[in-house]
Amino acid sequence: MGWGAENRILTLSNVEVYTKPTCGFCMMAKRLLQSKGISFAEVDIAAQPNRRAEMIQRANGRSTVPQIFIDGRHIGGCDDLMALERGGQLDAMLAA
Ligand SMILES: N[C@@H](CCC(=O)N[C@@H](CS)C(=O)NCC(=O)O)C(=O)O
Repeated sequence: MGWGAENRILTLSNVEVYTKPTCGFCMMAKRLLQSKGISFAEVDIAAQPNRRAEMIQRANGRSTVPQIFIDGRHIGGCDDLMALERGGQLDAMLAA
């Protein structure tokens, strides 16, 4: 399968990332997704403080940023995303 086709499949997943502008972990997580050609919906909780409670509820009480969701499933923060990538599981989750 060529890169273009793979990229098209990968971008079918719905990826959401809650962030803050000054957050280095957010930058790293977004960079990894961007490097894979994944488009994602970013919710800046500094710009939209009313979305913070929503994030914490969806993330089972976790209040740090980033909080990442793939197809509605809570992945966790930057460390969790990187661990999935290191373990070779991330691409499959993004393609599902
Ligand atoms: N281990 C976490 C660390 C995340 C973290 O410490 N984020 C900082 C911002 S860079 C944070 O949310 N601090 C608390 C806050 O800003 O309310 C991860 O990998 O996502």
